[in-house]
Amino acid sequence: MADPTWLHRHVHEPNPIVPTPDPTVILAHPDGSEQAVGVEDLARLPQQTAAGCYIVSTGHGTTGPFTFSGAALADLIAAQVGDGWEYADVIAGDGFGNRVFARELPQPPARPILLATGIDGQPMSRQAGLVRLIVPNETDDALRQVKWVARIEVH
Ligand SMILES: Nc1nc2c(c(=O)[nH]1)N[C@H]1C(S)=C(S)[C@@H](COP(=O)(O)O)O[C@H]1N2
Ligand SMILES: [Mo]
Repeated sequence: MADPTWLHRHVHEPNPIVPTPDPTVILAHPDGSEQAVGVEDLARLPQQTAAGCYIVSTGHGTTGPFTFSGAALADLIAAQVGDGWEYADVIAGDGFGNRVFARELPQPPARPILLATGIDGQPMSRQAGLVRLIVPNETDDALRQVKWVARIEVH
C-alpha cells in the first residue's frame, strides 16, 4: 500500500468534532485478519501511566501537564499479534493518524507509548479523544496524539 498522506503532510489544527460515538478499535493483523478491541479489553492489559504530557496546539495553545493512563500499545500488539512487527499505523475515525515503529519504542523507565483511556485519574471522555494515542517523547505539537483511534494496522 502507498504511504498514507498523513505520514507526510499534517494539518496542525486540532479537529474538535468526534467522528463516531463508539470507541471500539479495530486491530488489523499483518495477515489481514481483524479483531475488535474494546475499552474493556484495553483495561485488562497492564495499566501504565505517562505523567507530564502536554497538548500543544496552534488552535488553543498549550494545556497540561496531564497524566495519561492506559495500556501500552506494545503490550496490546504483543498480546494479540505477537512479536516481530515492524510498524503500526494508528488511524483515527476522522482520517488523522500516525505511524509508530517498533524500533522507536521507549525502554523502561522511559514513559511508554499508550493507548490512553484515562486522563488525570479519570476515565477519558470520547470528546477528549478516547482511545487516544500518547507518544510521550513527542512534545512539539501533539501531532502524534491521535484522538479517537479507530484502527491499528500492524505490519
Ligand atoms: N483524530 C485526530 N486527532 C488529533 C488531531 C485531529 O485533528 N484529529 N489533531 C492533533 C493536534 S494537531 C492537536 S494539537 C491535538 C489537540 O487535542 P485536543 O483537541 O484534545 O486539545 O490533537 C491531535 N490529535
Ligand atoms: Mo497541534
